[in-house]
Amino acid sequence: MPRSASSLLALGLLPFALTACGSAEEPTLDDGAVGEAEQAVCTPNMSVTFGTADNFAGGPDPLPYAPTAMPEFVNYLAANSIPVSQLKTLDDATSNRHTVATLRHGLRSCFTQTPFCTLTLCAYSRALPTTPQNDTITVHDTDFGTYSFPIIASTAVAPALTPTWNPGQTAFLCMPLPITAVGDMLQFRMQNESMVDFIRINLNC
Ligand SMILES: [Ca+2]
Ligand SMILES: [Ca+2]
Repeated sequence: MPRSASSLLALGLLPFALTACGSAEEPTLDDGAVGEAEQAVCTPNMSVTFGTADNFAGGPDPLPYAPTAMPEFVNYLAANSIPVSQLKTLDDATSNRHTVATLRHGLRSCFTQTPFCTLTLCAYSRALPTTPQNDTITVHDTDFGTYSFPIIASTAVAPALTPTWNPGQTAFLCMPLPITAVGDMLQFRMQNESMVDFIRINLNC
């Protein structure tokens, strides 16, 4: 085995290297429905969905690390004055909590056509009492083994993603992501008086 492959194997990354996009043997995107897809089949227009599109029915939706996010990110938030007691997962109607989710999108090997591809993150969301008007969606990048969580996008829900955001409103909120800054995973955080039914990442080339 070449040294490079051996090194990758030691890091646990070789399966990714050997299952580059385009392989007909790869599983379908159904695996991404719960956010655990490790490698996607690359097509010009594709999406990965995290959580269940069940109109906020609860359950809660299956997500890795629910009801919070990956432990390193939870620790990062705690160090930035957002304790775990203020976190929640999808379909949770509790006000004054941050919805968090770790998104293992599996799309990284599909980014080779950048800058011709665009990446968009959408969250089907509902505004909760009492002051959702000032809520924001923040997206952090994460690479395997490097847990520094730089913010790559942060947007006020209103008016950037929807003209208004008042209690009871529901909308599919979509924001562009800087594709060249996106690595292996993303961390989603929406604060703090909104709930999220599911999250979808769209790649268009
Ligand atoms: Ca708020
Ligand atoms: Ca849901």
